[in-house]
Amino acid sequence: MGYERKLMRNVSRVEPQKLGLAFVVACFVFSMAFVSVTKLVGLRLMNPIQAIIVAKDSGNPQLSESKLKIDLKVQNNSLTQSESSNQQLEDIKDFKQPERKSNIDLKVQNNSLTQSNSSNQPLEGTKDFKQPDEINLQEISKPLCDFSDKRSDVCEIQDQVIVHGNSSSVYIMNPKLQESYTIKPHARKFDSTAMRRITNISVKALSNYDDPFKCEVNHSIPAIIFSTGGFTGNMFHEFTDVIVPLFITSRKYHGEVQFLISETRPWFFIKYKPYLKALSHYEIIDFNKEERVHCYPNAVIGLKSHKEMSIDPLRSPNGYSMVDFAQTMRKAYSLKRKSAIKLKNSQSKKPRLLIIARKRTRSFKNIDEIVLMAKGLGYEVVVSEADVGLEKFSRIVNTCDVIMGVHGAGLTNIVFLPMNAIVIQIVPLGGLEGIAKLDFGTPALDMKLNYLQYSITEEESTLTEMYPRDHAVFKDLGSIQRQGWMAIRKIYLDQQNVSLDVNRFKGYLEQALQFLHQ
Ligand SMILES: *[C@@H]1O[C@H](CO)[C@@H](O)[C@H](O)[C@H]1NC(C)=O
Ligand SMILES: *[C@@H]1O[C@H](CO)[C@@H](O)[C@H](O)[C@H]1NC(C)=O
Ligand SMILES: *[C@@H]1O[C@H](CO)[C@@H](O)[C@H](O)[C@H]1NC(C)=O
Ligand SMILES: *[C@@H]1O[C@H](CO)[C@@H](O)[C@H](O)[C@H]1NC(C)=O
Ligand SMILES: *[C@@H]1O[C@H](CO)[C@@H](O)[C@H](O)[C@H]1NC(C)=O
Ligand SMILES: *[C@@H]1O[C@H](CO)[C@@H](O)[C@H](O)[C@H]1NC(C)=O
Ligand SMILES: CC(=O)N[C@H]1CO[C@H](CO)[C@@H](O)[C@@H]1O
Repeated sequence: MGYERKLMRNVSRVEPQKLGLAFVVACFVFSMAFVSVTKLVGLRLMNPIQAIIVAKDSGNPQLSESKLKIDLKVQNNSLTQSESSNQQLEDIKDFKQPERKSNIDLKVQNNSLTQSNSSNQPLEGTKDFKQPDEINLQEISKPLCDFSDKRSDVCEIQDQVIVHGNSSSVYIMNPKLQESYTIKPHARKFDSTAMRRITNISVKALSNYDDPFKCEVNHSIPAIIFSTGGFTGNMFHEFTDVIVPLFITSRKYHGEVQFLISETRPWFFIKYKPYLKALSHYEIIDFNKEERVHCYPNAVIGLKSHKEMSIDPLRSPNGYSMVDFAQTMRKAYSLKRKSAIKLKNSQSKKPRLLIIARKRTRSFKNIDEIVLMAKGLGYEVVVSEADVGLEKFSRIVNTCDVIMGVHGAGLTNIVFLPMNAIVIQIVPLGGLEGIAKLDFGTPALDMKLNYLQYSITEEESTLTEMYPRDHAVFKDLGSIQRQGWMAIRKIYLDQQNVSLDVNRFKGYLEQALQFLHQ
């Protein structure tokens, strides 16, 4: 544990290249061409495109959403199905009658076509799409390795594979294939600093199954190969780059899967042992050191990832969501409380507020004053540092109903909260509101927690003690941003402490109480 803590502290200096991320997200959004079906007339694309059509029924969108993948070719004025799946598509003829579908917005994004969020109206004539079993298009000619995603590359291999970890090699037993790939199995593809720490794995189709690769260990379960390199050591990165993507990729196997992990870190296994055991009933193989040749009936290389520390249920197997993830976490760490306290006026039991203290940076300067104010509102207050070990801290978090903390990796612990609990994120100066929301706000809402975000004023920032009030740090954020993420990090993340204006902040703790009364 001591080792773990020390390492955590050292590596936590490696803050994410978050500005880069925001930029990537922005580019991603702007690079999407946006068309509606009616406008598809006239759109010319030579390559087959894959469409994901999401049909929603206004009655109960949760239950009736279903997803279907089809290969489509847009050619001249008509949308036609690709050769690979001709017979099955009787039902999709409707597509050629755009007037019936004028409500569907589709986004064309390189090779994929997705319906946008903007049109949740019931879609007449789309009922037929809700029967994937009947149409069964899931298997349609997907490439073995998908390099199209912004966040991660993933190979899904349906054939038998031979894995030789020590030479970072995976061979596919299928004489019909002639493919070969190089892949870094880590879900932070857009971040070159993180990816430099990940070894390449070579994936090759092998037609002549002979000597050097005789199976030494035969398995009857699939393998998932991934790396825990990158920015692990910072808890937010452990979750957003590994823990959550691993859930998306492995949950559907219900434990019947083996993990082979490259760039292993001994502390990682100690910290996440309960979680890893929940997802795989088999021993973990240290990929880089494994000299034996292992054979599996099929394998996934790389982890699927949808967004920062969260899951898009529309894209995940069986519709798994962050609610399922949080449930798995609570179960793995034997956390008892599933939901936060429900306050009744007559009740004497107090809601518990956890203040995540930070010792070095972005720490509260007036913690006593905050505690006093919160107690005055009827809270039982717990002040804790997130570095007491995951098992212990997860238990503390799970006993609380409200958690507050300044933006930072410690807030990752919200995954242990009971449902309906309230997360209050305090955002220091530095234009960090968007990143704060992306990193913890959206994940909180996706886990069915309540979320409040509080931006501090200049008066509440200790930066006023270091810079004159007319300095660019306060008056010209843009000029600092133009110096890059490192400048932002140094000034606003590493040099800033917070002296919370308790009168201004009080309203947030009152609102949290209201959430608990509902
Ligand atoms: C599409 O249109 C072009 C020119 O308008 C024509 O040369 C081509 O044959 C058409 N393709 C199909 C598949 O109809
Ligand atoms: C589309 O593909 C191009 C080149 O392959 C790539 O540069 C671009 O980022 C991709 N855009 C999206 C939205 O995937
Ligand atoms: C899609 O819609 C849901 C709710 O309808 C919303 O929460 C989500 O932010 C939307 N996503 C995007 C990418 O617009
Ligand atoms: C990893 O593979 C990529 C793509 O083939 C290659 O450009 C890169 O040089 C490789 N890196 C190492 C360290 O071998
Ligand atoms: C594993 O299976 C292969 C192919 O069926 C067989 O040749 C080999 O002897 C088996 N290895 C072991 C250790 O059982
Ligand atoms: C912020 O607070 C911590 C803990 O009190 C302290 O060690 C650190 O020096 C402070 N940072 C600055 C820039 O004042
Ligand atoms: C256990 C182990 O690491 N074995 C070998 C892996 O491969 C390298 C060369 O790539 C050898 O030096 C190691 O001995």
